[in-house]
Amino acid sequence: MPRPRTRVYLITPPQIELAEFVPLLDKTLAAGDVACLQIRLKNPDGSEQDEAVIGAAIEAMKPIALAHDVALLLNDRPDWAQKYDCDGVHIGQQDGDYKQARAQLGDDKIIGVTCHNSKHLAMLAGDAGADYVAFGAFYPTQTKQTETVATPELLSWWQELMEPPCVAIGGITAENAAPLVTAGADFLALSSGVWQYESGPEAAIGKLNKMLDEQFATLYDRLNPEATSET
Ligand code: TZP
Ligand code: MG
Repeated sequence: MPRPRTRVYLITPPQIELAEFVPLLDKTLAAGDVACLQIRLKNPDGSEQDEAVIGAAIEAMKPIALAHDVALLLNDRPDWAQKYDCDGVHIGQQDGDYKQARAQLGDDKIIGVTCHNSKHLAMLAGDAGADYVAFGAFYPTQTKQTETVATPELLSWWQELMEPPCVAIGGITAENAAPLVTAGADFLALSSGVWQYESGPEAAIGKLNKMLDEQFATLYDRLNPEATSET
């Protein structure tokens, strides 16, 4: 069985003007398939935003995500994800224990775990029950100070051997993502590659989905040549 088509995992810009961002988000999610939206808001120095800011962002984005059938995840904070009833949370290695997050959120919520470029961390997260593991950074990025570099082989290794989906993150754009898709990424996580895309976020989502359709058409042809060969 070929794996399901890779999908887009959208991350908010680190700083937003909520009133301006909400209609832009609505248009962006209408532009093509997006699996989930991670709310990741930071102060310019990288520190955490206040609960009031995060809570307001969740309340404003939740109906939009719902309208587009996009899962809403919160970065860093399982407690706030639970309090504001998000669909799940994304935790880093510094954001507390997976088991604690699961106990807080229950079995029905999504919990994803950052695993940098580590097979070991990913196996621990997968064994513990994480709904996805995230690897990165695949490309240079200005959005976050990253200390690890991940390579596409890691995605192939995970895809071949493990069950939970893997997310590729870090500096991804519609133009550089194809090798990650071929290698085995189940999701492509992007922030600047969408919000700072030259021709705008809607165009970025359109381009990404077109690329994913093309990559998967090729992938299926390769796996099942008889289905498409002329008789
Ligand atoms: N973790 C590793 S890279 C990154 C995070 C949150 C930033 C992703 O943003 P961008 O702009 O797509 O590189
Ligand atoms: Mg974090």
